[in-house]
Order: sequence, then structure tokens, then C-alpha cells
Amino acid sequence: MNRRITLPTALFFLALAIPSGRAQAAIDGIEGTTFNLVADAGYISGGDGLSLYFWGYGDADGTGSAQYTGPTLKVQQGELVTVNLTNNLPEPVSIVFPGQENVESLSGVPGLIAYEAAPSGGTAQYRFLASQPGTYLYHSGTHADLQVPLGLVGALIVYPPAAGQAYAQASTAFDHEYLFLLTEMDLRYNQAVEWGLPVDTSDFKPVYWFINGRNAPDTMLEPGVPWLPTQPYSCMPMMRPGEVILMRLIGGGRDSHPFHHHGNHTTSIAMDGRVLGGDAEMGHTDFTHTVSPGQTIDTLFTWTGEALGWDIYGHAPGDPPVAGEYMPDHGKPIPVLPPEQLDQTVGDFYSGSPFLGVSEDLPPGTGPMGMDGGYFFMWHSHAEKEMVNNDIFPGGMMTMVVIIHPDAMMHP
Ligand SMILES: [Cu+2]
Repeated sequence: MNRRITLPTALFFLALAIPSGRAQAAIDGIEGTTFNLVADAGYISGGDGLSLYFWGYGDADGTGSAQYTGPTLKVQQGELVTVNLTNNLPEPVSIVFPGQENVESLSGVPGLIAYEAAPSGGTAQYRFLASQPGTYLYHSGTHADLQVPLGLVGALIVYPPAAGQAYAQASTAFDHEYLFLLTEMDLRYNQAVEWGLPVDTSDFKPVYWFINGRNAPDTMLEPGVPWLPTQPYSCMPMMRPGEVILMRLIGGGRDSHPFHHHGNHTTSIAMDGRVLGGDAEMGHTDFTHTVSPGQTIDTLFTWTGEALGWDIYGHAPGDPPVAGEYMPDHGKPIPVLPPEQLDQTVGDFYSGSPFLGVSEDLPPGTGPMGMDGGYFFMWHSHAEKEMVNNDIFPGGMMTMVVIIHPDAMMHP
């Protein structure tokens, strides 16, 4: 058998290996079977710029520093996962993995519900078989009423063998996936611990609300921006009309959060890492998902522009009054094609002066209205007091979704 590979053959396989422009937007995190984590203190930046003391997990093989939220652990179904924890905090810390079966503690000090890593350099080791795909969280199982609100929480994602699916079922296929790890912080907790004062955890009044460890508007920055070194993850979903987005929602704090996506309804496929049973459950659609503490929800979103309850193309004089709904008589395509940049008109948000609200032409050299001619709209907590940064609106648990032109590049 001739095992030489000819040049044309090699070029053929090279062409297969080159990714297309339709790269899939993936969730940031670390992959593997062994994760070396630290628990440590640090500072995050609130959306209002406040420097906020926190406790968090970090990747010992990465920055080595605590981050908020903790490293997103991405593993393949069927793998034996080992997590080594080194604790640099002044009290015992552990990790629990809700939804994982037969979690073994290989070392550490027995605690109330998990083996713990002793303060100031102690270690603990956990191991489990990632037997079921899905969206999960992990968090401290020690003094959790304080340690979880201070930041000792992260996401765990178990991927099935089938690429581009959330679970084994073909109905769980998606084009892009995004994480929404929802948490909140009570400023008084963070400051008391920083100053060595006691905390009354029976009283909880959060003033910061986070998606993936950031407040709006920082949710919309690129991941890994250098000025947010302890908050590496972002959350700004992008999609083309008609694509299927997997939203992985996690309740990582002490409060429930009604997370509301504008646009089309979503179809839920799983809860707590288990596929919903039967057509009735699988077909459940909604526009707000109340994510309870410790709960995870996987739900699929597709934006088409149709049946929104209003008309994405707008009404022209003489259009029949149909309560603002999408009208086929516009002759425009569904899924819609966002307008070319040059077709966009200057709206109310640019005045050419320090004040908003007056429409006039953009001066020469001004950038386009939106990156890639995208259409932006808000996804946010429907408990709207959570859309603030320490009482400053807007902020908090909020981000923008971008519908990009079908020909535009997806930003990975
Ligand atoms: Cu809204």
C-alpha cells in the first residue's frame, strides 16, 4: 500500500482543515481533564468603576490569580475529571459540583458537606466522571452563605460527543452558545471581609448584579480586556438572522433572577443539566426565565424578526393598521436582512453636540452606526432594580445582543 501523500492530496486535506468564515462563537474557559485551581482574594471593577474586594477561584496554570466568576471548566462527556484546589484564603474552602454523581474527595480535610482545603496554603483534590452532558455550576461548599456571595462560584460545561449539540438529542443542536452566569454582590459583605469585620449573612441586600462576573456596560466589552484582569469573561451574544443560539443560564448567587431576552421567544431544552422530557416540556417557550439559585436552564433562541408583536421594518404611511405586527406586504425577507450600513439613517442618538436628541448628518470620518451594520437590542434582568451599578442606571445584569448581517464575520 502506497502511504505517500501526494501534494494535491495534502492540499485537499489542508483545505478541509481551514475554518470557514462562519466560525462558531464559543464560551470562554479552560478545557481538559485536570484543573488546578486556587482560591484567593483580589479586586474586581464594578460597572461604575468601584474597586471591589472579592474571593474567587483562579486557574493556577493560567494567571494564578482569583477571577470573578471562576474559570469556566469545559470537559467532554465520559472523561474522568480531577480538580486540585489550593487555598490561599484565611478560612477553609471547598468545591461542590451539583449535578455530578459520585464525586470523590481524594485529599483534604473533612468538612460539613465536602472535603476542604485548609487556610493559607492547604489543598484538596476532587474527582468525578462527567457522565452526563449539560450546564452546571460549581461553588464553595464551605461557609457558603458568605463565600458564594463573595465570589467562589464558577461554571462547568460537559459537552456530548456530538459536536454542535448541547445534549445527545439532535433537537439540542445550536450554531453558537453563550453563557449567562448570574450573580450578585452585597457591597457590605465585601468591605467587611476586607476590613476583617464580622458579616451578618442573614441580611443580604445586593447592589451589584453580574453576568459572567461583569456589570453592564462591561458585559459588552471584549473578553480578556487588560483593564479587567480579574473579570476575563464577557457576554454579548452575536448572531445572524435565523441562527440557533444556545443560552446556558446559571443561577450562581443567593437570589433568583428573571432573565429576559427581547425579540423572539426561546424554547427550553434542559434544566439542571437534564434534558426535558416529552414534547410538551421540550416545546415550552418563554420570553423570561427565572433562574433560581443553583439552577441551570438551557434554552434555544432564534431571531427572525417575525411575530415580534411589532414591525421590525417599521410602518410606512398607508400601511394597514395591524397593531404594529410584521406585515408580509412589505415584501422584505424573513429572517430579515439588517440594512446595509449606507442605508442607515442618522437617528436620535447623535446630535453633533454634547447633547443627545437632535438628528443631523454625521460629520465626515465618523464611524458607522453599528459594527457590521448590526441591529442591537437589550437582554437583561426583568427585576429592573438589578439593571444598576450601586444605584446608578443603567448597568448591572444587562447586555446587548447584536443581529449581524448574514455576510458579516462572527467575532469569536
Ligand atoms: Cu427590556
